[in-house]
Amino acid sequence: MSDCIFCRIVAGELPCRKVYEDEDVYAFHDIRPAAPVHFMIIPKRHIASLAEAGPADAAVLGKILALAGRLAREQGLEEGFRTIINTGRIGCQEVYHLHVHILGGPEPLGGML
Ligand code: IU
Repeated sequence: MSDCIFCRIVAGELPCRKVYEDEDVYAFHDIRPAAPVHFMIIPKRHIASLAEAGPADAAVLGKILALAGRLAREQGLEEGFRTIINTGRIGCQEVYHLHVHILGGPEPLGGML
């Protein structure tokens, strides 16, 4: 989708600090990090949100989760990390291209859930 910011990042039309890329998946650092390390893993194919995902998306969603630990370790998150998927208005989703946030740093993140 040409009007989707994350599709444009995947297409190389907008800059980002890339973490990882393969044929299905892209990962890049968040421009407004909410933790010392904060990046996102996204499907290359446009899926607006987890609410819109269906059986056809199962493989790429599984791939994203299965990559999270490896990419987190490669970013220095040896002792754990938090994953967040915001969905829809109530979930405070800002960008409507499904993304899994990975957050961490040297200290426990605290708060939240
Ligand atoms: P959310 O889960 O949709 O609420 O989060 C969207 C995130 O995308 C948010 O943390 C932004 O800082 C981040 N982001 C980005 O990394 N690059 C961008 O060009 C834009 C948003 I727009």
